[in-house]
Amino acid sequence: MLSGFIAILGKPNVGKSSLMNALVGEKVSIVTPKAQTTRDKILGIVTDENSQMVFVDTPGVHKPQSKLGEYMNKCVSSAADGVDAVVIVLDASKKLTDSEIAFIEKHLHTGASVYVVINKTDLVSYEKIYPMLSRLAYLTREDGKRGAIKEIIPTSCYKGDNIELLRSYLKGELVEGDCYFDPDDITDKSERYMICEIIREKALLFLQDEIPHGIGVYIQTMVYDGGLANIDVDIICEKESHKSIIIGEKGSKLKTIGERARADIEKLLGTKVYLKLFVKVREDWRNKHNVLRDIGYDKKKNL
Ligand SMILES: Nc1nc2c(ncn2[C@@H]2O[C@H](COP(=O)(O)OP(=O)(O)OP(=O)(O)O)[C@@H](O)[C@H]2O)c(=O)[nH]1
Ligand SMILES: [Mg+2]
Repeated sequence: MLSGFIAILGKPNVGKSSLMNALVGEKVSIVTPKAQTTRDKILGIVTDENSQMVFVDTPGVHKPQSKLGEYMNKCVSSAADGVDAVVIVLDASKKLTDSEIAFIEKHLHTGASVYVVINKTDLVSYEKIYPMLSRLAYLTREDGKRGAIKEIIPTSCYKGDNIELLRSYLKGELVEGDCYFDPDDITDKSERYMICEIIREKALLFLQDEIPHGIGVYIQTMVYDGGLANIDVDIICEKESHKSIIIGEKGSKLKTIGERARADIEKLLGTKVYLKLFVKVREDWRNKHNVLRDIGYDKKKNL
């Protein structure tokens, strides 16, 4: 059996989670147009008759402004430790930055196999992608001190372009060994974790501006009753004013978030769901260890 871990790294919003979902062929990690959607390491697992690939989706690398942000960045560095390959994702529609080049170069010094993906190619023409390839060209050659980028692959998660090709390159990085997970598993995360993520995804989608980043989701109770799952969930925010925006006029916003989340949770669990959402204010929760731990951003468990 061939098996291995592959970390997916890059700036916020470049499409790391979309890429992992495309590689796994299932929606494992939530995706939104807002930066810093992913807050944790999330595994996506693909098993076939002779191999198991374990992808590690990670938060976007950014300058942390809270303990949660520090936790997210630590997730990124620990995700790349000891993996068989690293995929660094760039956004074809954005200018390639010096810090992205430095990030790639740093990983070329670790001895890991580094692949660079230029994603969102559906948004731009080749004339936009070419300058990126040109700037990266020197990193495709070894210089004695560091390794070389193994492949640069332009992809589109929207169109599915080159996903199969990328998967086949990455399969070539697997090594002889045991499976790490049950062949039926598609992620390491619990049902409860996935439910919270679905709710956070809908909150990010339906709320504007700065509020989504101040949201945490926590399951109070989850009880199965015949063919029905009764789930009570706290949505934690930072200010009373945020609370009223999340609830919306006559509860309309919260209702939309709840309805959209319920549909996805029913698909996940395969049962009817009765979902109750409660909005609570916990000032500055992103800097409070106990709240972060309760929500599941737990250094001891996850890093
Ligand atoms: N046009 C286009 N949009 C894409 C593509 N891949 C992802 N997106 C969009 O880009 C946005 C960000 O995608 P994510 O997968 O959440 O990005 P991410 O890198 O995981 O973001 P963080 O978790 O915040 O770091 C979403 O609106 C996606 O639908 C693509 O190939 N083409
Ligand atoms: Mg993500």
